[in-house]
Amino acid sequence: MFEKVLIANRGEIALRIHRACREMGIKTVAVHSTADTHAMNVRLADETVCIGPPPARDSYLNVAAILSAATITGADAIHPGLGFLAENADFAAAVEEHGFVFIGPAPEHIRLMGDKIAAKAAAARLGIPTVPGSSTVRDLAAAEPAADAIGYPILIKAAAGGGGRGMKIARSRAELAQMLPLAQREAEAFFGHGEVYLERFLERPRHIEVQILGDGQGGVVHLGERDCSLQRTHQKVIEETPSPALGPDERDRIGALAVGAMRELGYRSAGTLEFLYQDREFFFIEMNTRLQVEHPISEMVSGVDIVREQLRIADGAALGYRQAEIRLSGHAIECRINAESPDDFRPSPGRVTDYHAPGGLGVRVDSALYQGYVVPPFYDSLISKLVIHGRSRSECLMRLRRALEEYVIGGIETTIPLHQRLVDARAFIDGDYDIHWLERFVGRNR
Ligand code: MV4
Repeated sequence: MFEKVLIANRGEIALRIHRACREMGIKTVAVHSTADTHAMNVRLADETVCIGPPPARDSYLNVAAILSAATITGADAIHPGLGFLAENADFAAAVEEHGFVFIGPAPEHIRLMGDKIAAKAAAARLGIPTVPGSSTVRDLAAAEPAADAIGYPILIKAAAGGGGRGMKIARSRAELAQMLPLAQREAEAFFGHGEVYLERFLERPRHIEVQILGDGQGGVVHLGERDCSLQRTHQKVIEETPSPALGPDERDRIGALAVGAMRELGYRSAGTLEFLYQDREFFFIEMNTRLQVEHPISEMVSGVDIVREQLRIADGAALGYRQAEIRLSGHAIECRINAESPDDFRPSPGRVTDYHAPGGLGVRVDSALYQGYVVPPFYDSLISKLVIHGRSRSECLMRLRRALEEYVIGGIETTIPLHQRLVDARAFIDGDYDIHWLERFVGRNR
């Protein structure tokens, strides 16, 4: 097993990875910007290296600085975490070229899934249902017949996209003519590649994703699905497993589809296949070749430490589990708590003057906050994930309500009050929501 792992990330996910390393007797190297010198993951690491000033492009995206830090400290492997360079195939390849182990998928799988059209084509080849759609459409002359074949309403998506950026809806030929150039320009601006493709727009789907673990030696398991429909502006707010919308047979079906495809691909490490689910049909939309923010709810119901498995797999071990040994039990819900105003979501960085995390049976808090910590304004506003496990969904809701009341984060504004409103909302309590419900709920309650 590795002697020393460099964690090329910050905040709660860096601390989460540090925890798995420490439990396995692996030394940790924390890299940090000058804004994160006093962060908890830096305080707990065995070694620390300052890799630059606060802007991500000069620090957490600074490949040369990160590789130099790994060289200086003699790290054996690098864990990219999520965001930043986690799905950058060139970074993964550079890590390996410099003699370090990249704790994640093979660079070619990162690259494949980063191209949303190629990812869909691979999924279709691997027997996974995808949204009816087209390949790249260069201009209106190509887009119009493609749209007619798919049927309106149409969603125009960036091939290099993902996360919802640059998507445009067209409900008629006239709107297609208007939206196509807009989408191409935004794709060019956001992702540096203007290629776009078309899909049938699903009006009221749920967002269901399947957690996969593969060892790259034929072993692949799934850890159930996560319902990530409760989002606003493509930022997830609450995630839960199992999805209130799926029955056991649908769960097994989508799990088996995902596992079969990943086995065929020879996938290594943690990965998540994203689906839209509408009228009892699943449609693959994209795959995330990294650990995800919401991975803890899958850990809570399966008992599998996903980061530990990533480390073991990266070190060449076979998966520690066969599918038959995976028992998904109970229900888990994650509330993402941001340093933002709960009313208008304006960022609220600053010093945390008071801090008390909730506890008790089935309560997990993944956060790097502490009393006196200064939340910097330079990075995304996620400061804590309140993860609740219970034997049933109703037990989770009761426990979540109690834990939210108990959680004290003083000195800055947080979205805890939003979660307290959500946990009492009839549609949420009934599990009766789609990807648009939360934006309506927040808009209505503004
Ligand atoms: C879709 C869709 C509906 N129809 N594709 C959003 C980001 C990326 N994961 C893909 N996403 C979607 N793709 C088709 N054909 C709905 C989403 C979607 C979404 C769209 C608009 C507003 C919020 C959304 C939240 C999750 C998914």
